[in-house]
Amino acid sequence: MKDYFPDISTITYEGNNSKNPYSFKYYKADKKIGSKTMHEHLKFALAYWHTLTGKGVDPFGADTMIRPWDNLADPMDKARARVDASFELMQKLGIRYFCLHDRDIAPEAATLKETNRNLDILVELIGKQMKATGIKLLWGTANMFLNSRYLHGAATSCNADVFAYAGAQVKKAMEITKELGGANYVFWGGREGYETLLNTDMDFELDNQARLLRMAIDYAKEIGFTGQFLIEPKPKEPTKHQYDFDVASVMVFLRKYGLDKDFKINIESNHATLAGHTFQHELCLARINNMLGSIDANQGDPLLGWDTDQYPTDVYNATLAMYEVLKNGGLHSGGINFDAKPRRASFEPSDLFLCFIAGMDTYAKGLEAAYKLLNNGELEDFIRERYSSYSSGIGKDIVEGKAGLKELEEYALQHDRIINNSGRQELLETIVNRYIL
Ligand code: XUL
Ligand code: CO
Repeated sequence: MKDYFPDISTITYEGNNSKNPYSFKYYKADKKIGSKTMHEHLKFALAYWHTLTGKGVDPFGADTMIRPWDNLADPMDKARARVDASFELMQKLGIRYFCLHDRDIAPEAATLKETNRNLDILVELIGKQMKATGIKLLWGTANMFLNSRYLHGAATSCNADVFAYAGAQVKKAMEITKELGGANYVFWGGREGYETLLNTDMDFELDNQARLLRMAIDYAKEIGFTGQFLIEPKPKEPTKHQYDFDVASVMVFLRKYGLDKDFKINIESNHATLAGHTFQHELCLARINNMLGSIDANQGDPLLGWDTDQYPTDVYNATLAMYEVLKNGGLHSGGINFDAKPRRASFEPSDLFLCFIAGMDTYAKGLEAAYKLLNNGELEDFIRERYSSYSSGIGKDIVEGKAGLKELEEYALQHDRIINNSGRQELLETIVNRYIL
């Protein structure tokens, strides 16, 4: 097997005094945080698309990325080389999971039949590498947004032939996910949305989106795929209005169609901020509804209004994210997928290592801070105290359903000189800082 990163050896933990850029400063895979090791808490995954097929293009310029595995002319040879490069990268970084779209691993051919044949060849190769290395598939998905046939959407296309093609693609993507032992299957509604309501029957399109998901649930039963289904919300991009806008809209959609027991949510940091939420908000809302399934870890740029998919380096954000994950009792079948790409000007192969190291260290530090914060209970104690008026008296009666509006009036007439306490936001932010710094 060719060595694509000959100058870089296995990345090890050297601690935060090390000046070696090719070392972990905080991520120590086997370090125990509570009852689990760091790698069990964090379950990092490599996103095959950005890492192996991302080229650094933007609307103003062509490829910038130097990727030695892309030098081959034949698309299948290139696909095979990418498998070798990805497993070398994961092994050297100690990343134990990866995520893929069907089209990331094998090129699309002239017919669907040939495309599926290409996929089978690559799946066999990937399966062998997984067996040899112990690296696992966190989730699989179908890319139903790149090809121009999906210009009106996939399940929400106005064209029934496109719906059928999308169904065939999901069927095959589920089969390969099962074959590779994938723990989850993701639906990100790539072009499931609209540009203008002047030409769109939103009601019908949403019914159709639900129809495809129902078919996937039925097919999973048929083939014995027991992985978790996940929906990944995003508010905009590529369409002006994506149907799976955010956690709240996904939950409403799933409940309307009776699909909520079959799905959890894969929450991406940059998608949360595009929706006008913090990442923590989205994680918390999913968690309290028992819908938090997995994470796409990245970050946006506060000055840019699009999905920049940067590697996460914001420790504050990672700490609050891990706080929610810990409160959720972990991510269960999910993990932390780096849905992120190097900046266009970070084009050398070695940048890939530096990117992953940055992201892994950020989440490791976030995990440590969040664990201590939760364990010491400073925020939890404050919040408990803040709502203590509901533990006795009229508050208890409200919670227990013993008071109606008449009782409330009776009480308020006697207690209309209200005393409030400070919310202490700045103090609490200082407490969070204390655990991070
Ligand atoms: C796009 C995005 C996707 C999904 C998988 O913004 O996040 O890569 O994660 O289709
Ligand atoms: Co994503």
